[in-house]
Amino acid sequence: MGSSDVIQPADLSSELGRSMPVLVAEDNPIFQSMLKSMLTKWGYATRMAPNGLEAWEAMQAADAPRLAVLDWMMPYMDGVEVCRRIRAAAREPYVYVLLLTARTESQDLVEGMEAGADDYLTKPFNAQELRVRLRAGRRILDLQQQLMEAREALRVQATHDALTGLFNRARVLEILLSEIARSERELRPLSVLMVDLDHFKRINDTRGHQAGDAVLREAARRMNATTRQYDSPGRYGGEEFLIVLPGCGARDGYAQAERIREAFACEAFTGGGEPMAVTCSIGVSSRDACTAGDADRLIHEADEALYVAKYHGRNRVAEFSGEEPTAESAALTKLAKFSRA
Ligand code: GH3
Ligand code: MG
Ligand code: MG
Ligand code: MG
Repeated sequence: MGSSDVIQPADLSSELGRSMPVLVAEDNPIFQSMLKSMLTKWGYATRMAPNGLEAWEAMQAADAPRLAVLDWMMPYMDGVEVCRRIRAAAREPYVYVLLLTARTESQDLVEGMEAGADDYLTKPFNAQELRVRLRAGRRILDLQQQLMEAREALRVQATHDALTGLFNRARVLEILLSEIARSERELRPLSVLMVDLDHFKRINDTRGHQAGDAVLREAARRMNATTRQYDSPGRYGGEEFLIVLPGCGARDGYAQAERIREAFACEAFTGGGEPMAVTCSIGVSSRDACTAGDADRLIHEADEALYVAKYHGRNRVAEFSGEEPTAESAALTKLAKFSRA
């Protein structure tokens, strides 16, 4: 969220060089100019609409104001109908609607409020009264903004790993499932990489846990920088990362894994004191097109391939071969698992 989205207290906005946009829909020229000059004086940026139809059009724009002052009686579409449409669209962020009415019958007001208006003011009104009503509206919008920001922070927290900022395990598995479904539906290839840092325990042991954390963050940064926007690297466990590569068959998956391996090996890691060489091993598993239930199999296969990469000396990429394990390769895998532990 950029600082330009921060809502300033009402009436301060103009002093700070930022004005809150307000849509003012009013058909009467006298009220129009009166509203425009008052609101401008109080620091609002007014957008005027001379009838309900134009008001509704303005409210559908991507940058529509979040505060609307709607006259009730207007040509083409009345303020209550504009309000009803704004509510039916249910867009976020919330639009605060202040209805202006010359009517006084209580039944009319019930209709206006039921259409979703937040407040109303009866014409003719006192200027200071309009000013405080608008200020109350802004307060509601401020609160809603804070709620939205808190909800967004929670969403990020629930789906991301706090240390590296990558997707967390649950989220990357969710992405894998949906990409498998897409691959099955569209007959598109899919690759999965299991990346494991080499001898990471030594880094912790010799440089300390904080240096280890810095390495994990840098590893995440390099994986992010090397993958495409629609690839999904996630932190699978301690120093293991699962990367979902939609649209990549075996050859592309392998090439992508090589790029990541190279991105680690080509340049020493810093951030935890003296620069240090950090490498990773990567297991690749792929499908030309997935079938349901492939998630566990793909992960298992990438894991098996990773063991092979470790066994053959680390800092390397290995593909899952798909062959039935011979007695010899089974023994190798077992050995690799042992040496990795
Ligand atoms: P190999 O090349 O066989 O993968 O060796 P390794 O040392 O990387 O493998 P091992 O699984 O023995 O060690 C992983 C280490 O990762 C052990 C654990 O203490 C460390 N680790 C796991 N999560 C974190 C973390 O969040 N921060 C830090 N600093 N270390 C972590
Ligand atoms: Mg009118
Ligand atoms: Mg490791
Ligand atoms: Mg590991």
